[in-house]
Amino acid sequence: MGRILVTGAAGFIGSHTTERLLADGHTVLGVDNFRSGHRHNLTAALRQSAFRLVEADVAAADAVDRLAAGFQPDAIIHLAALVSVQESIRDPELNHRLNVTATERVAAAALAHGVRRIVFASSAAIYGDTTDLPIREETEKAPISPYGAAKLHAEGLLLGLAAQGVTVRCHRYFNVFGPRQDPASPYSGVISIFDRRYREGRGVTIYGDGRQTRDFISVHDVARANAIAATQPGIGSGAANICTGRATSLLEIVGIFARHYPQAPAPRFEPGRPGDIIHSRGRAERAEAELGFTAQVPVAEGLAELIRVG
Ligand code: UD2
Repeated sequence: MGRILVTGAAGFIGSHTTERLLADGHTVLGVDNFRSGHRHNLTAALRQSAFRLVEADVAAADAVDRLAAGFQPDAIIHLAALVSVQESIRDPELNHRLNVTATERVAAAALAHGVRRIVFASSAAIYGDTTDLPIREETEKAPISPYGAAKLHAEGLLLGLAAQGVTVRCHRYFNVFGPRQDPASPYSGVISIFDRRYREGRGVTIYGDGRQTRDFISVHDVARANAIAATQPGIGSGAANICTGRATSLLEIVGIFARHYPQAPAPRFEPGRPGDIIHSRGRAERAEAELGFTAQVPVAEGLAELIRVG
């Protein structure tokens, strides 16, 4: 069983990844600065003796180095990030610190302490607003936000370590959804916003005609992909889309919610948001070929779980 250092462990994807690793029998050291993560996301994990949580800023000069020196991890899953595209536009400098500098710290710590593997939270945002679908890993990278640009740059920094014997896996997540996603901003993931509004008995707002589609992937599948990449033997370095390969429209999403909330007001339609892309869908085959990973949770099932557990 492995020793895994998870940065951003108290976040949405981090907490599910931590739970997955613990369920698989690994020992986990989580680190988070609680900027966008919450200790309560780890309530279940904190009951387990194989888990420890440390408060630290991954971008600080020697934080990860010290943690790696003490814990001697076999792998680092680097999920700590500035996660909001909108915030990266408002504060590009902070975006650089949290999405690039922090990654440099992780890379340096891995080299200094003989860590064999790094799994990195990249994003479909590196492809920008391409209309060349499905999006393949070879699709042109043309990020349209500081967030997307930083994720692409960070991928490059990490993949450079492969030459020095570290296995690096960059996971380009598509539209991840599930319990613990923060619905706080109007630009939060649409499913988290819809979930909160239906829960509060309010109707949802659809920007555009609702026929826009996304490749929505359950956070449980994402956590499993992270665990596989960090712990399964015989995996080489590379970058892969973490997606389902299937497109779901907002109208379909609303239809599923409406079945669970038959009393809810009908959705309100407003003009499409400027810059919104109509369709996005990834090609999922590389993760299958390189990691043996395929998404397993159908969107309707993932939504039913979200509605049940919140
Ligand atoms: C992602 C980013 C977004 C922006 C965009 C660029 C996230 C969560 N969002 O958005 O910040 O960079 O990529 O392409 O990473 N919608 C509604 N009603 C709502 C909220 C959203 O209709 O209350 C629509 C929204 O206009 C869009 C779709 O739902 O058409 C999905 O929105 P999203 O923000 O969840 O995801 P995405 O991929 O558009």
